[in-house]
Amino acid sequence: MLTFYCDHQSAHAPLRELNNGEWMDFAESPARLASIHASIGMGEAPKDHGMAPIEAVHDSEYLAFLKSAHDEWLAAGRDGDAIGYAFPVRGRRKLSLDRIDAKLGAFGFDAASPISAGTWEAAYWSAQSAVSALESVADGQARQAFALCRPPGHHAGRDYFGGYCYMNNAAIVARAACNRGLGPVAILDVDYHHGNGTQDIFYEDADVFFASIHADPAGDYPYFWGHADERGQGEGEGTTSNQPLPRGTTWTGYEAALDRALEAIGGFGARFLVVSYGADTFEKDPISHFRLTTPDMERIGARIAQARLASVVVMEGGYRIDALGHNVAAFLSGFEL
Ligand code: Q9C
Ligand code: ZN
Repeated sequence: MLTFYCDHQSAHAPLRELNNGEWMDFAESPARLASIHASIGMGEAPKDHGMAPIEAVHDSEYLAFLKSAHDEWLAAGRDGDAIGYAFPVRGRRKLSLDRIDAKLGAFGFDAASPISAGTWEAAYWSAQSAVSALESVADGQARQAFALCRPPGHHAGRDYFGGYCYMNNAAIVARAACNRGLGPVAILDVDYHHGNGTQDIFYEDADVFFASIHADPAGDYPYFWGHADERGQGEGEGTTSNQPLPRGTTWTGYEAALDRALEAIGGFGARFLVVSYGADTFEKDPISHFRLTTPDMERIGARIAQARLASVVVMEGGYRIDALGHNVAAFLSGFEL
């Protein structure tokens, strides 16, 4: 499958994250890339499409924050990775504070997403890989393309980062596909975690359908989004579909949810599909709790391919590094038309 990636994307390398009250090694590490490259190769270098496709999704103040955050962290006399610790609760006024710690709290929603020296560079090029994958499909070079995005994107909203995500690659592709007249566009999110950022970006948007299959947020991250009664709002009423599944889910339960999601996408009349693919539904994923196998990854790909839609796949999560490349390769081989 035509794949896009470049090595700037490894510049994001936080050391550790706060997980269940303890410091642990950062799960979304550059080592994930080596595992994927070993199975599917390096991919093509993306073209630089500049800031326009990113600014079509993300807030300009947020992007300015993200670009300078690590420098401001160093200027405040800190070293290592920038990480927030004070978050404004709901209903607080939107304040334009200058202090780096206030900004990390205002623009971030968890303590699992540090900003390192290379975060901006890596997130920028991860988004460029996504846009380049879209261009290849839009230009008729391929019917399907894979963006090896890292850092991932689906937890990042218009003006916030979190869940290892800083720029929402799937949303950037979906918005650019709409602007190129490829719509109606659907996004299918099959990462273990709910794609809260993608959902928020299109929640009131009738042009993009968002369907997600994920661990029930009553018991899993990101908790505050992804419940079954979240179905979109205003013009976007009915264009969001959430299927929370229990921990321990195997192929049988997963396949039924996938059928329902694809039926909803068909009912919407989608002509273009963006897939947020996370391999963290894998049975041995260290931070997740579904029980899908490597052959199941191929089944997911094959089932989605039955929709026969022009598509871009963007990489999201997947943290079992020794199996990650095999899982990605299995998914893509099932998906390939
Ligand atoms: N104890 C993606 O897969 N930490 N992000 C969860 C659970 C954050 C996952 C902590 C997980 C973010 C793209
Ligand atoms: Zn995930």
